[in-house]
Amino acid sequence: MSLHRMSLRRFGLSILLAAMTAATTLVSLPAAAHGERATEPYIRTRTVHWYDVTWSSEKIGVNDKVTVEGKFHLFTDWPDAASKPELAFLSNASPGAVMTRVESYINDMPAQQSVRQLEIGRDYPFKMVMAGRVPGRWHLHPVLNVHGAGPIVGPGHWVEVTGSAADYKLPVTTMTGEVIDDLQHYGVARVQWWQAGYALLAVAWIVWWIRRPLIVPRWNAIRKGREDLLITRTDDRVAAGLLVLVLVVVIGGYRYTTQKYEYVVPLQAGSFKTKPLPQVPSLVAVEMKDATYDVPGRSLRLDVEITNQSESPMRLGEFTTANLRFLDKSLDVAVAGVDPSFPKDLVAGSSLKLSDSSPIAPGEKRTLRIEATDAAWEIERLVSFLTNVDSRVGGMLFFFDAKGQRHMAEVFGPIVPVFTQLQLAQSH
Ligand SMILES: [Cu+2]
Repeated sequence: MSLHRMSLRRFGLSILLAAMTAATTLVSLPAAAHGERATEPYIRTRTVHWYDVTWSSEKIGVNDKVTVEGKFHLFTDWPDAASKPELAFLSNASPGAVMTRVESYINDMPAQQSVRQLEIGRDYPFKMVMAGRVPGRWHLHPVLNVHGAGPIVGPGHWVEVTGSAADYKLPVTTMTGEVIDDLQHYGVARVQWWQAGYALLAVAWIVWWIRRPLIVPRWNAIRKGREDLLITRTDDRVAAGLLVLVLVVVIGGYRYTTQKYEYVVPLQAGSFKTKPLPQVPSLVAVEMKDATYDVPGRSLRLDVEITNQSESPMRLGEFTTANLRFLDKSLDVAVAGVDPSFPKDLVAGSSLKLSDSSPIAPGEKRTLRIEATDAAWEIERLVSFLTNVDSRVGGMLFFFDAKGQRHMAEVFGPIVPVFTQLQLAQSH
């Protein structure tokens, strides 16, 4: 009786579980759950800093193109726990093959292959051209896959692909002038025939052996000194026949291919090297004196010593890290630096707070307190840097001179969490 009730309960539970699984697969979850926030903050704040990233369009039809371009800076305070960018590949982060990457460049060099020996501390421009393939609303990011460190994702923007997936075409003209209407299906059937053929041979070979008594009878035969019973003359003939057949198929297949396709290019497996952007002399020297993260206040506070080594007064206009941008909204040139296509959710709502926002005179050395406050620290799951083995933080500071020219400087150092408001609450 109780057993019966238990199985009923178990039945109910499994129905519930099945319903939950169906619900999570059918109901599309908010796109926040697509992974870019899962990367450890020490990677996101101290490796690749993406900036000036633009999206040419936020709505394209199937087959239409959208260009994502910008620059990335490789951070000097690269964490020990992540491999250096000795081998990297520029790609896009989007949910599956919903768009086709038809072109990609690093520093104007085609980047279909991996790039070697990127230089830490330097900047590289990049560009990707994507074609719409599957209709839907997709979050599109640039990403640099660093060998040993993993994918380091840039800012993401929603791009809507409209139309019908059936209209998708990827036409290509080969070197010999042959026009292929749709590369996504080209040659697939032939590959499948080859795979099926070899699978058939393999299965036949296995069946040939396993149709006979197997392990124990054969072991008994060996024990009785009758190995001669195990492999017959027919087995030898079949094995020789199979060997000849495979050789004929391989050699014949090769000859057929080279005759039908006179010019074949092997899959390109090399890598390339490119120069970084020219190094600009650093006109603003930045040294981090202290950094705290106010946990309840969701505020990053940096005490930074800034030396203006230029001839022009400088103002700090932006602090950016992990694709988040904190702007001094009283500085027009800093606000104008945000491209209209840049995702709004990555620009902090509140202004960057400076202890002294007056221009720093040429030659002046000033210690500034910079406060970057936003719920985005939590939303973007950046506060787990508090539990990292090296509690360090990094970011880029954008200064603007009197002419509105931008000067970038890195800022990095150890960080300590504080619980100011909590302590206040306890003292009451
Ligand atoms: Cu995304």
